[in-house]
Amino acid sequence: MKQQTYTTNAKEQDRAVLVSLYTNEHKKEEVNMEYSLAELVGLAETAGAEVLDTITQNKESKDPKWFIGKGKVEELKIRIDELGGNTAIFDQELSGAQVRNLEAALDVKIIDRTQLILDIFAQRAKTREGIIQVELAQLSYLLPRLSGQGKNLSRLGAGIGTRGPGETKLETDRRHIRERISDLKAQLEEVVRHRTLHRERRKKSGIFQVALVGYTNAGKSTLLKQLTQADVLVEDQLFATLDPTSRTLVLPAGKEIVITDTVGFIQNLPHDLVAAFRATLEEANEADLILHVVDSSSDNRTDQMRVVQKVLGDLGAAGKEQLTLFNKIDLCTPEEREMLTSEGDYLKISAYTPEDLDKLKDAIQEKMTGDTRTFRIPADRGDLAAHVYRIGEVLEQTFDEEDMLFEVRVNKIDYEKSGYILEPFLETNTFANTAGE
Ligand SMILES: Nc1nc2c(ncn2[C@@H]2O[C@H](COP(=O)(O)OP(=O)(O)OP(=O)(O)O)[C@@H](O)[C@H]2O)c(=O)[nH]1
Ligand SMILES: [Mg+2]
Repeated sequence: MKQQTYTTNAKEQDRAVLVSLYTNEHKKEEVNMEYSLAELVGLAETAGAEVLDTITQNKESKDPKWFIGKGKVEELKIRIDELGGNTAIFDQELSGAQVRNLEAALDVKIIDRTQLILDIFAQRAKTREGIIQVELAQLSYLLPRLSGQGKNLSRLGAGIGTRGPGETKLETDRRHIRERISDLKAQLEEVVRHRTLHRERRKKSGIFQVALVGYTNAGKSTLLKQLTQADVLVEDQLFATLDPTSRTLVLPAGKEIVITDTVGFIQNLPHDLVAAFRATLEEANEADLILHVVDSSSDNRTDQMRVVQKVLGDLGAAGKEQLTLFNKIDLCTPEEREMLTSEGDYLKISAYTPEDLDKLKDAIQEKMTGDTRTFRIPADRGDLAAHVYRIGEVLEQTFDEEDMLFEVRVNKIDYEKSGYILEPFLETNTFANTAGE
C-alpha cells in the first residue's frame, strides 16, 4: 500500500495567531514559557505558516472545556478577526474536546504543538522508514481524538440501533485507523529488523560507532558534513534532519569509524513521536560514543541540554560514554565562551573552523583508545607500579629523581575496577576539557 502522510497546510497558507497558557504546573516545573513560545514561532514558520501575533495567558490551571479561559477565547477571536487569521496554534497539547470547542467558537483551524511538529515531520519525511514513522505517529495522535463526530452521533442515542450492522462512521473510521496502525507497525518492525542486522554487522566488524545527538538546529548535520564531506541537508531550520545518515570517518591515526547524524530533539517532544521514532533514535543507543552537540549561542542552552539528557535517559542511553560539543562558539562573546561547561568531557568548537574539527577528531580518538594519563609513583612503591600495568597500556616509563613516571593509556573499565588506587598519584590527564579555546 502506498505510504501517506497528512499535512495540515495543503493549499491556503496558514495565517496564524499563536497561543500559550502558563499554568501553576509550568511554574512548578520551571518551564521557560517565553522561550517555548518563541520556539513555537520557529516551528510555525518552519511548517510554512505566517505568524500574525502571539497571545499568552497566566492561569492557575487549564480550562477543561476551552483550554484557555473563556474570556481569553473571546479576546483571541477579536484578535484573529482583526488580523484576518485562519488558524490558531497552541503551544501545548489540546484534548479532542478542546479542539472542537475552540473550532466552533473561533471558526478557524485549531492546531496544537504536537500536531505542528508532526506536520513538519510529515513534510520532511523522505525515506520509507521516516514516512512510516510519521504516519504511525499521526494516527496514534488522531485515534483518541476521533470522538469528534461522536458528538453528532450521540444525538442518535447510544446503545440499541447505533451498533451492529449499522456501524457508525466513527466506528468504521476507528477500525480503519487501528488496522492501518497495526499494518504500519508490522512494516516498521521489518525496517527495524533490517537496521538491527546492519548495525550488528557493523558491530561485529568491530568498527567504533559515534552518534551525533542534540537539540534541533544545534549543528549536527553541519558537523557530519564538515567532517566527512557528506552530502547532507544543513539548514537554519528546525528538524532539517529526519532520517539518520551514517558516514565513514578516518581518524588521524588511520582508524576508520562510523559517524551517524540523527533527528534533533525538542522540548515537549510528543510522546507518540518518540515512540514512533524509536527505531531511528536507537542509533544513539547503539553507539559506542555519543557526541552531544549544543548550540552555545542559544540563550536556552541549559534547558536544551537538559531536554537532550532526558530523552537519552528515556531511550536507555543515559550511561553511554559522552562528549559534549559546545558548537557555534564563533557566535559567542569571550565571556560567554568562558561560561560554557558541563559535567563530563567537553570541547568548545565551531563546525566551520578546521582546527576545531582536528581537535574533535583527536578527542574521538582519545575516547576510542581511552585517555592517556601520567602517574608519578615513588620508587619504593613496586606494588603501585604493578597496578599501573593493570589499568591499561604503559606507553612510556621514565625516572624523575626519586619517582617513576608512567605514561599510560588508561582503560576506563580496568581503572574503575582498580578502585581508583592510583588517583592520588595522577600527574596529568591528557583529556583537557579546555581544548578548542
Ligand atoms: N555560526 C555557526 N553556525 C553554525 C555552526 N554549526 C552549524 N551552524 C548553522 O546552524 C544551522 C543549523 O545547522 P544544522 O547542521 O542543520 O543543525 P542540525 O543540528 O542538524 O539541525 P536539525 O537537523 O534541524 O536537528 C545552519 O544554518 C548551520 O549553518 C557553527 O559552528 N557556527
Ligand atoms: Mg540536521
